[in-house]
Amino acid sequence: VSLVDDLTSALGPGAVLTEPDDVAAYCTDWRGAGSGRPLCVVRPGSTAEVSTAVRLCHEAGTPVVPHGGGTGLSGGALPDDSGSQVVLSLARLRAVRGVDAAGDTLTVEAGVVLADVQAAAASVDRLFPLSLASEGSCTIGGNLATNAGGTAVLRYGMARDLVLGLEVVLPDGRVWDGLRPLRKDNTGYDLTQLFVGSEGTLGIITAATLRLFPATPRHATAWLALPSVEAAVSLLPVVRSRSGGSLAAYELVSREALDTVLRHVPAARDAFGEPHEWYALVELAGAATDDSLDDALEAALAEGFEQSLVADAVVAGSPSQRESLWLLREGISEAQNHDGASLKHDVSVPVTLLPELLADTAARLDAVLPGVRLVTYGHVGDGNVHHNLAAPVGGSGDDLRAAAGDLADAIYDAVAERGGSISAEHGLGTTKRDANAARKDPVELDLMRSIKQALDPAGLMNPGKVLPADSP
Ligand code: FAD
Ligand code: 2HG
Ligand code: ZN
Repeated sequence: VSLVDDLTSALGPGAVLTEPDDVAAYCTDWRGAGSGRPLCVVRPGSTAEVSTAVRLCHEAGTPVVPHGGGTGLSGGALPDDSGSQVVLSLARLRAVRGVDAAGDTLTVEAGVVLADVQAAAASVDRLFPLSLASEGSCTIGGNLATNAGGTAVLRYGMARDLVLGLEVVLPDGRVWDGLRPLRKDNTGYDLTQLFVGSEGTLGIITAATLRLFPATPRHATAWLALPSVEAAVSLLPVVRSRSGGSLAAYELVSREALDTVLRHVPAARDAFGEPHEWYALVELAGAATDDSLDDALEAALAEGFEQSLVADAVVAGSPSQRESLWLLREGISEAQNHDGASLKHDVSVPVTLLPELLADTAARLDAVLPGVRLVTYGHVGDGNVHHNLAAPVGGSGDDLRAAAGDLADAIYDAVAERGGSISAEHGLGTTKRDANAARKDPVELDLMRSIKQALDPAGLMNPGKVLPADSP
């Protein structure tokens, strides 16, 4: 009997997909990249069914590729083209298992879409702060598996800072019940954090207990024109000190990135009459019903103007204006999808080194492909920029793709020279796996291989992701 038959009789025929039309959605990513071909796609409906499916794959020696919302940007959720891997979708694990408003925790299954996690928190007047442009389709399991970042990291940290406990199906099918809502627990190695950011290579997250925070229904939001990236970095401490802990987002957008949005997102409008080289979206958030947030923002901007750090500013006067400003930032990924070929890079350095990193990188990139367009933007407050590239005006996407390796090396070398990271938030998957292995401290790489070997000795859990396929 074949594995597909075993999976079908264990989970039911509706839970196992083999038809090309049915599996197609699992073989390419959100950008249309990838060309994988799975043996089948399984869609278990409970932790017990995930465990059964993984155990059957383990017994058959068949690799398993966990799949959440499919919005990952590093190829981690895609099967290879061997036709021998089983894609395991968590999409049917959608229960909110419980909310404890007094303890500020929420327990959800892995397939719950991030926007629904946020809504579950809001329904008890709490905030789950993880915030990504993909929140309408990514899953909390995928967010934790990639240790997602987003626009609220500045205040609340990465996905790993928002989780207290996990339930995980291990590569042999056993279930680890680590769903503890404890804020303090020093009983040995931190296994929860080991699975966070492991991109499905150590086990399958089936549920998580998350941290909740006080709701912040009030916002003060500004879109700023800035003379330089230096100004963005210098303005950050000004806003921070004026805002008394209420700073919630501090995002950078280059003119090239804004132009891409203005070209492809119909509702987007330039906030200013004339173009500027750089922009920042600054948001304060809190619960106070008085004008304190607006006053703090105004004071910060006044100081920014005084120090010539701000060239122009628009402050949102209504929730819909706030949305329009956010669209200029959150619309960039979508706009790039409609703007021809693009290459994505997701890097971080200590925030004070960002200006020199960007200047150095721009020169190196231009030497590789003269005129290459730098669609630079990102979470400047975290020292994290998305250094995305588009073909020179009038240039071809093929030329851009042909230069992809050299362009990536230019960026990664500049980052490495400054002690930065070549994957600040999207993870390694397959796209950055080898670039990382080539640059990572050998001791660190060795420890990563040891961890993989210890948890997944048969090498069946998302093989070829994070670590090169020949290791361990
Ligand atoms: P998938 O794409 O399905 O999977 C991602 C990886 O996690 C794969 O390796 C997969 O095998 C593994 N995986 C998925 N579910 C599980 C599970 N339950 N257990 C174990 N492994 C699992 N990322 C950021 O960090 N910050 C951003 O600001 C951001 N913005 C984005 C905006 C857009 C428009 C898009 C398309 C993507 C963005 N991303 C961002 C990337 C992506 O949304 C995040 O990485 C997200 O966390 C992926 O979730 P997913 O459910 O779609 O995971
Ligand atoms: C963002 O910050 C995301 O908007 C996506 O991390 C970045 O599409 C990208 O390159
Ligand atoms: Zn990002």
